[in-house]
Amino acid sequence: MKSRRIKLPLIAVLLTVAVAAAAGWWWLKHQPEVNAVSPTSNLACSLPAEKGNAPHAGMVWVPAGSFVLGDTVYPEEQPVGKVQVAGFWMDRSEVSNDAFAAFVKATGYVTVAERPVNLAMHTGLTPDMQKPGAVVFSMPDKINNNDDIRQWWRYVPGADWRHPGGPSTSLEGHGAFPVVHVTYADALAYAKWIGHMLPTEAQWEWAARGAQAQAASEHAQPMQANTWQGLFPVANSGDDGYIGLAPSGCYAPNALGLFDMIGNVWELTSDVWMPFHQGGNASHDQLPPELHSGDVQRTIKGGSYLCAPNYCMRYRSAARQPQDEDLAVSHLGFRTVLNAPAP
Ligand SMILES: [Ca+2]
Repeated sequence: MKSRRIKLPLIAVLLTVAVAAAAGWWWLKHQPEVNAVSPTSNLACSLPAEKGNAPHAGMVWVPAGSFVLGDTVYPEEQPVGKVQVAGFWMDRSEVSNDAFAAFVKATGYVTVAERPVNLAMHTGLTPDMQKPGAVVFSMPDKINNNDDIRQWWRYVPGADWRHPGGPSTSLEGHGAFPVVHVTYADALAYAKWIGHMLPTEAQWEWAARGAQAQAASEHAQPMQANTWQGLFPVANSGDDGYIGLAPSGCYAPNALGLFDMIGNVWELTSDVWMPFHQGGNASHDQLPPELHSGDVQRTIKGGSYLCAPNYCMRYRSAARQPQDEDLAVSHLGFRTVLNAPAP
């Protein structure tokens, strides 16, 4: 189990700095099915109309620039260092259930969470974890401590992108919500289908800052984002309008017109996870996107609706977290980029 020898110390370190929910196979045990689809006040929000002659529908142009990547809130955001990013196009919103459904309908693609579990790679799993499924967040009534994340994360057989809370749940009425339970391979397959790529961490962070060069100094919990208000994981006031996920477009976009870069779902990047930045050169962070053996972790960005001040202040552009490549979770989605000429 080469991968476990690598991951266990890494996760142990990350948990000491209160990393929330980089769900790993190793800490999951058998758990009953739960329904994590939260009630919502709006099933669709109003994304502004695009220009009729927009060269790439649903995307915005992110201009080239240089900026200081990273921050100092958590160790993994360091060292900070200047990087340069070429201009690129980026989806203005997280990929929705409707968009992903169109991809699946056209290609017959089967997501990793729907496939048999690779028992050769993951030995010693409980009977439930040997079944196809995904990791689902469920708000507990009370917890004993903040250390055992199994109190709110559970592996649910039959959970997948079509059944986000388990086999008895569905996407009915949730077409405009971000797709979840997609792994790196799933996201990459979607991106390639439409001729796009997944963003690098540097691209994502530059875009999340609105292509502004100043350092990431904003550490307060943002109001215009779907995050967690209250004491995680037992109390969420829903002051931002949503207890669970929100459809795209419910919060103000950033300066570039990008929605939900912070919060709602974490977003996959193409960068292989390292628990620190490597010298400030973004190209050092990136390995070939085709490298997806299931034996590595990818860097995810932006935080999610589960990020709370008392547990995970990762509702920031520089925040980052590892994600096992072959494990689907209910707070992770993605958006795509296109390396094409400026408008
Ligand atoms: Ca997001």
